[in-house]
Amino acid sequence: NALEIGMREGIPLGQFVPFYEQQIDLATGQLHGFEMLARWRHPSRGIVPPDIFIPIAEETGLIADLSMSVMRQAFEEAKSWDPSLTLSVNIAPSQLKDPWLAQKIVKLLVETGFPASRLEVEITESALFENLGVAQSIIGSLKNQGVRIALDDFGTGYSSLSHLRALPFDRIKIDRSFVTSIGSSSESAAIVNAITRLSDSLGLPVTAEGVETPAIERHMRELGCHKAQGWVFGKPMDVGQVRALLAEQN
Ligand code: G
Ligand code: G
Ligand code: MN
Ligand code: NA
Repeated sequence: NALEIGMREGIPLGQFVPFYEQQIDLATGQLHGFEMLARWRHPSRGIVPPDIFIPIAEETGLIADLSMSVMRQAFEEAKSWDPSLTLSVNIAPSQLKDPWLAQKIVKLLVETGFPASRLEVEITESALFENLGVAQSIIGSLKNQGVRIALDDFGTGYSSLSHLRALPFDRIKIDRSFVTSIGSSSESAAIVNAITRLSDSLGLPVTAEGVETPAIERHMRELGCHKAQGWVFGKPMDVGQVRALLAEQN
């Protein structure tokens, strides 16, 4: 198919680039770091979002090269940020089947000089469900190197609670479907409340995704949620916008 051919050609040409979404420390209001989100700068279609190309990349096996290409660019960029700032990257379910994934990421860290201690890898519950054994060993290897692991989209996957016990997560990210509807759905509010309390009992910090309004931001701060990201802080930015933002903060 045309998209697949375009992707095959576009990866080595550097058409897949990182965008960055701000992650804010809710207690201080300060920038804590960025989540990297891949975008395709297509020569004729413009910016193509990941929900179009990630599924194709997974089916065709292009995800490995694509992911390494955008991670390399992001590590090289993030190396020049203030050393207090972190970078989060998403790992697709099919990548968690690759027994060499941790070694590949560590190699990229060494080659780019970006410190493992500033990297967080986000893994969804559904990815774990598919390949728990390999996922466990990847997570173990990354943690040994000092990389932190976040459980992404929490609340939407399978058997979340047993994963929390079996795997050494450093953070839980509440899925944005609960957060965006916190003001309009009492069920969402109850779920967000329960996830925050559970994380607190487990001693795990929480990030809320999908914080779209000041009211949601306030609500999440009152619940004791640690970090937040979403449109109230800004849309995902390209590298130029990130540089401008960081220059302004200095
Ligand atoms: O940026 P946006 O909100 O459109 O992202 C849509 C989805 O694509 C999100 O679920 C996000 O986790 C995923 N995504 C974005 N960038 C990457 C990436 O580099 N690798 C993987 N595996 N998923 C990504
Ligand atoms: O799937 P994941 O949560 O990793 O990816 C985050 C996705 O959510 C990105 O595609 C990003 O563009 C999108 N996003 C970021 N902030 C908001 C928000 O406040 N509201 C909504 N609806 N989507 C958001
Ligand atoms: Mn994520
Ligand atoms: Na997410």
